[in-house]
Amino acid sequence: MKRREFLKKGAGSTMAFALSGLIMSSSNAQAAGTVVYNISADSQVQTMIDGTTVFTWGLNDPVSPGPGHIGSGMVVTEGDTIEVNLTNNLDRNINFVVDGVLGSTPSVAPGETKTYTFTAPAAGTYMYTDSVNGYISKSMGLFGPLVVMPSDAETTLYTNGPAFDKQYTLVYSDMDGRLNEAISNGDTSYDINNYEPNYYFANGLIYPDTKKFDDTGISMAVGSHVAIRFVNASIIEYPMHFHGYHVNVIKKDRELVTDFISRDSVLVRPNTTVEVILPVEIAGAYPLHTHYVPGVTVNGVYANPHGGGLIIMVAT
Ligand SMILES: [Cu+2]
Repeated sequence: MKRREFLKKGAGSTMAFALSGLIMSSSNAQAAGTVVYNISADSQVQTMIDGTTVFTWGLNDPVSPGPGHIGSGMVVTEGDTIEVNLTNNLDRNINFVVDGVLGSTPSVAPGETKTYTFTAPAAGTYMYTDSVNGYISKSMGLFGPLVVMPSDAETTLYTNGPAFDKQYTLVYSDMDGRLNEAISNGDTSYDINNYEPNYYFANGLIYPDTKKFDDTGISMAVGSHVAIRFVNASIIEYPMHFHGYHVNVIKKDRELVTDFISRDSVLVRPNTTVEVILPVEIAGAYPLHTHYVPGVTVNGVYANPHGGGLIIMVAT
């Protein structure tokens, strides 16, 4: 990432989602402060990569967007006070919760704004969403990543944890177009138990669109270490498979993996996060994709030599 882009992306928060250790040294470590995010929950019509238009929801923060097409995202330092002003432009009540940090908060009615305040928890990878509408919220698009950096360094996953040269955040999600259509039409008969997605996303993007964003394709140097933060906003398990590389699994849902071994597939369970470090031992360009086969299809079609959907490229 070029410095100009870094500055632009970092404008609303202390750091960006894909950042290089060459830019941020530990002397940049931030003292705890208050970070304000103004987020709106909106409905929108999105054009999928196959040309289909789908009615979706999203959490949007133009000052601090998430990686790729994710409308909002937070990168903060542990101990920060985080103030979220959530404006609800949807047709029903929603709230703001952070898995493992902030639960059962009061809801905000349509047309209103509510402030949610919490303290940034221990360094790690988290997800925020709405809990009023059950799983529908995530499928419709109400989610975002929260990355908490340690207070004493910006190139480790946690204090005295493994160091990295660059880090990336990859948020996985999916949608069932039948649910989107039902919500769009005000039809309440859709049964979430029949949820069967037909679109799969990495950072809100379908491959090969994932190649269009610096923070949604992993670009690395031989000999370096790259941290990858997986966030699963789906109800489907994603076994993420690396071609060409092995990674060290460091934490699953903020819990240290003590028996970790180097592996080429990492299971990312629903509503969880996984942090890994990729030691870049060889040069190359390889896909990172889900082994859940429908996840590499687009609206039922297995396109391209290696499918479409939930794939990103990892390259030196
Ligand atoms: Cu493969």
